[in-house]
Amino acid sequence: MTDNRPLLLTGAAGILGRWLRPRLIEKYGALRSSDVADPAPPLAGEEIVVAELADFDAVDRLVKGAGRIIHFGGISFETSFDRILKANIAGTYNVFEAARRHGAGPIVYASSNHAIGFYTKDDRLDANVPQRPDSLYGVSKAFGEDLASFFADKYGMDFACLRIGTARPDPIDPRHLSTWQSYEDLLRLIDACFAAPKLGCTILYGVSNNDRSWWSNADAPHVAYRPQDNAETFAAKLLPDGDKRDLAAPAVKYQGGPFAAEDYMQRPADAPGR
Ligand code: 15L
Repeated sequence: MTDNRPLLLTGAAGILGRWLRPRLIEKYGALRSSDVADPAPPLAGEEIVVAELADFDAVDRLVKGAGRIIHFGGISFETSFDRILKANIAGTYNVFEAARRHGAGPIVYASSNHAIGFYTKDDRLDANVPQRPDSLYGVSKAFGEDLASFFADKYGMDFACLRIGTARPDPIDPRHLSTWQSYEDLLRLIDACFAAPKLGCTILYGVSNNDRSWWSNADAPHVAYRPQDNAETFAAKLLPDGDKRDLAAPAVKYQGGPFAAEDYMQRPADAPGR
């Protein structure tokens, strides 16, 4: 469906946001990019709005006049509940509620594999498994999925909740052989979501076509996502002597990796990926 309103991208200053911006402009035209930090300089066709997601009035102004939304903003790592509460829980509510008020959407929402991170690497998941968050961050992503379900059921809005695995240029850890999503495949997934006839609240795994993937998108045939990349091409480099990891260690045992360890508290400066 054509939508001449600008596409809104939150989290535009993040690693994924910076990679996506020129490609979104090329595909969708006018882009409104937002973050709490200024993602300057603006590109041709791009309007930049600095906004704090926890501030409803600021988010309301941000969303007004926008069409499709890619909500990648918020905190992307484990931290204190107070920070998660503001950026991810209140922030996601503010984006979805402002979209409802202004008739914006559909919304592609960056959920995370950490919403289901306490499944083990022996489990195989589809979109219907109960959430098993592995961190407060994962809990906030599970909340965002539930919030999307609520807004879809009550108000007929459309959401794709992407349980993104590990979106980065290359896999750099054995876990990524299962969780990796290349940037190009992430963009393919976003495009497929916006091309879908009707989303309702669709849960999808953001993962490439990895031989060792734990996740299936078979429940979402209405989203024509055809990933092209496969982490297996990096297997020999990442596991040159076979898999010698301690399979009982939480970071290996659970799908969420290090997030599942009891004492895990990742600091912003350590945050890999996005
Ligand atoms: C995420 O959700 C994080 O934002 C990212 O930094 C990675 O940790 C990724 O998951 C992952 O699980 O590899």
